[in-house]
Amino acid sequence: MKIDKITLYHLRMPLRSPFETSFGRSEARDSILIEAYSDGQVGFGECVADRDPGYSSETAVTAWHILGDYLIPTMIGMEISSLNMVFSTLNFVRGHYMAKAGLEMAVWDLVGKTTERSLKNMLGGNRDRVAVGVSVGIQASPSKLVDVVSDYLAAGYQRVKIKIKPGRDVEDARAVRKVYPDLKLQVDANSAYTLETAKALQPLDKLDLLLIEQPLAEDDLWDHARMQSKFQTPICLDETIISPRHARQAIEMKACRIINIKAGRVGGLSQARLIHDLCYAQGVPVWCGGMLETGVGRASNLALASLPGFTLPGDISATERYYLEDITNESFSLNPDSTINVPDRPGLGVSINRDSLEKFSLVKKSFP
Ligand code: SMG
Ligand code: MG
Repeated sequence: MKIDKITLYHLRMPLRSPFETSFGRSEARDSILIEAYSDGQVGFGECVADRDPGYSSETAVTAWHILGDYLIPTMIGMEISSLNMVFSTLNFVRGHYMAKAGLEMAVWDLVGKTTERSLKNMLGGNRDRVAVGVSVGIQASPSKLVDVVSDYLAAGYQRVKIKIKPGRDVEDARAVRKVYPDLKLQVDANSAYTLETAKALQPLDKLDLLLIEQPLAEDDLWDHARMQSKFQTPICLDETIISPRHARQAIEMKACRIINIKAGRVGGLSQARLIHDLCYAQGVPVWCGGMLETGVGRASNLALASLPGFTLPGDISATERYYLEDITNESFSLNPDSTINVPDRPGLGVSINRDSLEKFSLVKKSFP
């Protein structure tokens, strides 16, 4: 298969409600949609780099540059004989995993449509529906947080993650735990602590949390290992795990007991599957993280989370939790048992609503 043409769209979509994390608050979500053509067939991929370099050093603008000036010129016209070769072909560019992952996703979608196989089937998934939860941003106060959590529980979510930052951690988690003693609850700090300031998190150990996600710096395996040795609650790494090698080293160093897998963070679905396989072989639980994706990235996350090692609920919520209007014709809804169905049509199994795409596009560019 050869790609003849690619169009990029820089999107900005309003969020239904602002999302606040330890690194900032946002009211809209930027991303890049990648539309790749081969022989009259079209595939889509989503690059999850956001407007600001808060979650990671990549932004939609750096991804636009790397895609347009390096990755796309390499891929156009090249014979793609296997999906695994995409990541290695793009390896001449260091880093920029979100840009690479978005492009690779479009190739998976193209191959799936051409061979009439669903992404789930191509990846080796074995579930028709996957357990999901909701990620709740930092609220104005602990009592407001409890209200927001209550609304999500009423909507059917059975696992809740709350965002924390220094000064808004133990009290927030305690407030939720007090009202919901049996809730599957976890926290995510997005690298907001140091080994020293993380001592303030010790009371979390008494709250029966599923996990504490990414408390320390993204490039720090060692201090996570030191912290894990002092906490009974499993530490889960997100930002730190950017490759199968990082996953292996984190497990060997006991820097975490659980891994959050995001294809965007690790350079694509092939790399994400390698991390899954490695964790599965060693009995380390994994779950699928989220980046407030559009329907395109959401379809990809659902397929990835259908692999057998994804034993904890993912940050994959229903479309209505994020957007009033999405760019896909399909929207995803929550089943009463806090699961979402995995698409089963060829490729990602979603189609694009051209009017919405135009409406949310800031810039558009075609290659060649
Ligand atoms: O997609 O439901 C979602 C968001 C899940 O909290 C979420 N993601 O660190 O895990 C994380 C954050 C990163 C995104 S912040 C824009
Ligand atoms: Mg996280």
